[in-house]
Amino acid sequence: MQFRDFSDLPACGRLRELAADPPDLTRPGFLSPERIRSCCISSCGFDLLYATQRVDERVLDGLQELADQAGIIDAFLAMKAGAVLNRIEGCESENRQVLHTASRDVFSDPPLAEEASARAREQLERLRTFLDDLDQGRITNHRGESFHTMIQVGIGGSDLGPRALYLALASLRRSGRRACFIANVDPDDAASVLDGLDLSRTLVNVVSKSGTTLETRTNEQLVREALVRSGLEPSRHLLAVTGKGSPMDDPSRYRATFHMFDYIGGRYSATSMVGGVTLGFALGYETFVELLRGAHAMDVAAEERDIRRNIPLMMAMLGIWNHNFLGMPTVAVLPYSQALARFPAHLQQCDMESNGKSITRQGAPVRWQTGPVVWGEPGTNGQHAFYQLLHQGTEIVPAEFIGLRNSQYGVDQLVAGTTSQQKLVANMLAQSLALAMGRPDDNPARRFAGNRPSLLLLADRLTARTMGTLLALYEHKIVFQGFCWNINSFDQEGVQLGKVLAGRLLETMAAAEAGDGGAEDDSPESAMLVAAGML
Ligand code: G6Q
Repeated sequence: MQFRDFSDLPACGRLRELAADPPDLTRPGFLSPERIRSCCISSCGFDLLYATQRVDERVLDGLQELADQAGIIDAFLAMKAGAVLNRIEGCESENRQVLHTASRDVFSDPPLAEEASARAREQLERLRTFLDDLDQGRITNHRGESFHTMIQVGIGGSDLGPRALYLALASLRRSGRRACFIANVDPDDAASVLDGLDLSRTLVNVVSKSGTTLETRTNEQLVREALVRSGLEPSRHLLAVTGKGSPMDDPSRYRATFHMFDYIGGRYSATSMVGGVTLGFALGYETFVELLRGAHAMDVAAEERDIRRNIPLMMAMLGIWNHNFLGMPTVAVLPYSQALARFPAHLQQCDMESNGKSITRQGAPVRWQTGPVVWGEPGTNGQHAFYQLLHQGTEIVPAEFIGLRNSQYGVDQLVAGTTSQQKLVANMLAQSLALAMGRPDDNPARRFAGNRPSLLLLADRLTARTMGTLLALYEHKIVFQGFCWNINSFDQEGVQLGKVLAGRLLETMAAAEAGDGGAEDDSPESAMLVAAGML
């Protein structure tokens, strides 16, 4: 793959010129019915409405050229076929393929990356058998009773995606089944989850690709001891999802072990066994497969080269327009769905860990902005909190609204002529219009400047399939932007230094606990511990 520096792409010059005078959303008549109707892409059950972005046909043509010149779709196709894209040329790096799409390419024959898809099928089959054994009473607790709870112990990519998906689909929970999650090494996280739980009916799914993560190994130990204190045999209750050959890959310690592979990055791993085991347990195997179907449909749809027909590509390029050309440093993801409450947190990791980079794929410093700050909370709650800044603050924040036309539970009430679901969607549409159009007022405190871009992603209902599609849609948006910026979206070296320093602080604390007089020295680590009252 030949990647070119973002600033060397000829389309950047044209887009910079256009950005000097972007379309004015506040101009009377600009948001015409015709514009609102035509600025729409429908794909895999989602509609992307982008009339409220500061773009016109010239800008869109420029963004199309940029996408073509950066070779985004060629890189995506190469990624899906197994190219080694997780690397920095000329430097020591992970040097791996990037094959999260293979974990759901289990429906096509032949799949694009045959070996990776065959492994995914094998793991799925193991999962199906395991879940069937639970259902048929072949796997039980020591009293022959079934398990009703699964705790997933994991952090980062081994927590955020699976947790967001579980919450999104909790309405589909199998009767008598539930999942909970322990991530933080804060002992209060584990304590609050374990509080009142019947451990004898609980499976503990320890998820760690590396099998070495401090937080996860600590929490595993904590839960093991809680099981022992309850008179239970840990190996009957513990499961593992880990990389093949990792320090956790030890069948004698776990009731069952599932594998994930080095070509699936943690933050892209929710559709592998990292999400599969807990979601399969709580929601059912078929529901997990539906999620994979939804993701796979978007994996295929995202191959389209025309930005006007490819939702994640359009979102990636609109994001680049707002960030690199119009100078907006953050993005707010605002789902109008309580079920999607933790989805922004998952995207925050997926986006910021992928694209928060300062060197190119060739190891040179970048000369352009890379990933934006990503944040968000569900609407309408956010409207009563931080939307003030979105409408009148000095920072312009492009908003990505996500909405569903129908509720999940179907339990609703007509109040003042409309249902709650109608109120929810109406509020979302109103926010998008208000941000774009603004409102003049003689009173400056009541004036809305407008021209604040947003987009709307809409689907009929949040089902397993829809959720899979939404997950993949955002994964591809992020990866497309990384290709365009010529950065490696698949490593995360930036999280290492803090881990190393934490290790040193812990060594000092352990030495102090052991009464080793040499624990305190004149290092900044010791000084910080003393100043913080920890030594
Ligand atoms: C994700 C990151 C990171 C990782 C966690 C947990 O892409 O690599 O968030 O998922 O650090 O790692 P383990 O699964 O190895 O415990």
